[in-house]
Amino acid sequence: MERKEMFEKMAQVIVEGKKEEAAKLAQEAIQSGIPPLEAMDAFTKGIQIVGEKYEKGEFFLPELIMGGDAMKEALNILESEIKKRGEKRKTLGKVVIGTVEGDIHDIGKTIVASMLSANGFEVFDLGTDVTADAFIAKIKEVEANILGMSALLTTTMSNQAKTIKALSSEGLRDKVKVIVGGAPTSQSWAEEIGADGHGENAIEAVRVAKELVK
Ligand code: B1M
Repeated sequence: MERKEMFEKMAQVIVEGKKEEAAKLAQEAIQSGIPPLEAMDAFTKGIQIVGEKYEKGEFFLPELIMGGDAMKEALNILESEIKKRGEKRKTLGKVVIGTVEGDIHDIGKTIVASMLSANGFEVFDLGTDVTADAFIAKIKEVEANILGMSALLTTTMSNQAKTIKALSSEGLRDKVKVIVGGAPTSQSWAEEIGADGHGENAIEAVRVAKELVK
């Protein structure tokens, strides 16, 4: 396969959400001497198309999840090759993400985490029921520049505000941009609690995160 044709195929399998084929193409790219970082760029074009289609209403959640999963599969292979070679993947920023304390909904948060990772962020996913202290400890440990908090319950969304207050008390607020999301949240909620951005869905979360690290 010509290199150009291979790059097109890489984007295409992500758009089609084909996990196994994405993994196979990532292996083939390595074997045929394509630098892993270049291969990543080719796959990334695919996830960008998925995002555009989702925003236009041509794709729905299942396609978004399948695209993200295929992307993760390819990235895992390419990232371990990059580590082996001692190269450094250029990341857009470090994101600590989780669902807030008292809340165990993780489906939306996990989609957001994988979309951020697929789009070039280094993501540290703390899972669910994450306390303000746990968020802060991880932010300090990895020197994150973005905090993402998900909340699905009206009774837990106040923990987003609580964590932002704790960030301020720790003197970290001006070092970390905060994005909030989850069904009961909104742009006006984000403004009310002093977050830097709100994501209605995973694609918007990526756009907001990119904007914030510009
Ligand atoms: Co729960 N639940 N649930 N639940 N649950 C809701 C949220 C609810 C709206 C259902 C209802 O009553 N209609 C309701 C909340 C009511 C409210 O507070 N207003 C509710 C309730 C009440 C509860 C319990 C209290 C029920 C009970 O025990 N009595 C309980 C709470 C447990 C707890 O957390 N402590 C509970 C439990 C559960 C299950 C465990 C059974 C299960 C969760 C499984 C899991 O996550 N592993 C569950 C589920 C599945 C739901 C619904 C049906 C679906 C949620 C979901 O996954 N949506 C939900 C009803 C609904 O939403 N229609 C409901 C799909 C997901 C892709 O969307 O999470 O919104 P979403 O994420 C989107 C965006 O919001 C955004 O992007 C994502 C992708 O597009 N987004 C972000 C999310 N996080 C973001 C972060 C960002 C940016 C964007 O930046 C950081």
